[in-house]
Amino acid sequence: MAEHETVARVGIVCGSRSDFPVMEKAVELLGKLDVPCELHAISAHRAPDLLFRFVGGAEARGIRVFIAGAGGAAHLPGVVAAKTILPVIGVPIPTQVAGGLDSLLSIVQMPRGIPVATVAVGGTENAALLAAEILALSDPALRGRLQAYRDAQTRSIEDDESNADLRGER
Ligand code: RP5
Repeated sequence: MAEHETVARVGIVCGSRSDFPVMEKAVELLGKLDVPCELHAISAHRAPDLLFRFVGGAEARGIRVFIAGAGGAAHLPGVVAAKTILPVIGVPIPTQVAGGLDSLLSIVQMPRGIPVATVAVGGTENAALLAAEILALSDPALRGRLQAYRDAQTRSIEDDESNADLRGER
């Protein structure tokens, strides 16, 4: 990807503005990885026509993977997946029902034929990383940034004070 390219590659959509605090973590992490993205609040049941317009035009605008988050009877990721052949990653939003078990089951239990790759409840960062890994299949520079992210993550654990006595064993 060109260094200054700003065309969004990841389309992030969620069912409500109330989901933004969870979904914005994906925007933040993708920003760190220099992956352009866009975030929309479009309810699948309150604004289905707008959602179809968003999904229908996304690939032509440069989107290559979707992250879709929803809570409760969380049909949004499945509806997005029904309207595109691009990969869709579902993020179950935490709710008052067993911490978001309703969202998780609604998203992960997609019937045969239309897949949604589901992360943990509130697992927005993993959704962003998975989206970046998908894009990195055809973007060697992004692959390098992902590897550097992994390496830094490992180093921060190795460097933790609680592991000081293990450092000599590296
Ligand atoms: C879902 O219903 C949204 O994804 C959100 O998690 C939940 C509640 O939406 P609001 O009532 O806050 O708009 O559609």
